[in-house]
Amino acid sequence: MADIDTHQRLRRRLLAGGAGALAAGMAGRSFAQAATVELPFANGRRELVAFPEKRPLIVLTTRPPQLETPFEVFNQGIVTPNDAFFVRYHNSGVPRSVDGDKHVIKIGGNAAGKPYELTMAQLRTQFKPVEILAVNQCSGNGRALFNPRVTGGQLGNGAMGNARWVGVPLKDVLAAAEVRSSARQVTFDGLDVAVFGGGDFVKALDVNHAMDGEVMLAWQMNGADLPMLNGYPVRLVVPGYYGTYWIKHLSEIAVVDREFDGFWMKPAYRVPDNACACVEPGTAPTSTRPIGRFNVRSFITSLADGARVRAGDQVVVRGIAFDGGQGVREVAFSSDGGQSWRGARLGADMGRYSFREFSFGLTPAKGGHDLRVRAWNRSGDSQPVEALWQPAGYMRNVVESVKVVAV
Ligand SMILES: Nc1nc2c(c(=O)[nH]1)N[C@H]1C(S)=C(S)[C@@H](COP(=O)(O)O)O[C@H]1N2
Ligand SMILES: [Mo]
Repeated sequence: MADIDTHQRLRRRLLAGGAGALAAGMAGRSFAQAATVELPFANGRRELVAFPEKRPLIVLTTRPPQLETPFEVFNQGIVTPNDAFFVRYHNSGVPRSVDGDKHVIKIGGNAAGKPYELTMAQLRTQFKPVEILAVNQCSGNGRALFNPRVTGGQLGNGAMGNARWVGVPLKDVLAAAEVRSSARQVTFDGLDVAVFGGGDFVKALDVNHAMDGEVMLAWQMNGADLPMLNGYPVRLVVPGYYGTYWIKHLSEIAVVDREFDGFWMKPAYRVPDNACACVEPGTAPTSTRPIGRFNVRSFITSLADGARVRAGDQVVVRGIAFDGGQGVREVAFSSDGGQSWRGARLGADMGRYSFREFSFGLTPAKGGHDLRVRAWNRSGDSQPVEALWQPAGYMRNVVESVKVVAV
């Protein structure tokens, strides 16, 4: 592959630079010059702060850094720039300096009985790199819009992003490490640690999933090293699956003969074990399963809720749609709050894990218009017209409404 330079020198990445917004956050100071952004649905105002390697992003928490992408970024192209890509951590002990040359991935529980170790240089040179354009989305993307409201990070819809990832298939690495035939799951741990309790962030995939050839160990994002806050020097990419599995600063892999039940697999990150992954609002599910693939979503990106447009002039409305890997088949739009629908034009197919662009023309009469878009994937799955509910606030995918006024 032409754009993969396996001889590229890995550098040492420092997170706490001179401009250190992170350092400021850690010292518990507020950001005097920070801009703020008004959040939808009475979620108040939030600061926009530039962390190392990032443009100003919406701050959810500073320790650990949790940053949301301002939604207008999604209208600037289907690939989300590295400096605008959202950031999610669970524990405050995030790595602030990693030596990419010395970083080692250990694989335990392999057949040899002695851990298999790989340096970054070996990872880059001993396997054949692959490339994929894939969406990473947090399970709680859109959680702040749940009604009735749920606890947890009050995210708008900016905890998602689409990037071109380069790395090697996990399958090839596990094959080299020699996986035991009794293996049931594979666990993944990164360099970050829990400093206030809460438990180290460790996730697991079934061995068949880990060996499907799509899950990868990626060191490159949109043609550059991963930003520190997105997992430098290497992270797991799990196409079509919620971000919780995309372990950053990946350092330890273990093959296990049982179902791994660490805190972040159970009770955390589980959804009601039924077809809609939903329950009656305010109730608890009777049984749960680990969260899995993305459901279908679509968003208007060129107009924000409350925007003004010119009455009688044609406006081209643009947006993005995606799903968990079947690929988007169709997008419909409504300008009357969902009473009537017409087909939108789909943009180029950039792969079944990527955002897919769409557009439609509209000549609005004077007055208010409730714009909605709804996507279908190639299996015929779509989005609910009425929001589904579940206590953790995961997997929101209702048909969203963007109200505009033509003047
Ligand atoms: N090491 C580590 N990896 C992690 C997490 C974490 O807390 N620690 N959070 C996960 C979650 S829940 C999400 S949504 C994604 C977010 O990826 P990003 O921060 O690169 O956007 O990282 C995942 N990988
Ligand atoms: Mo997440």
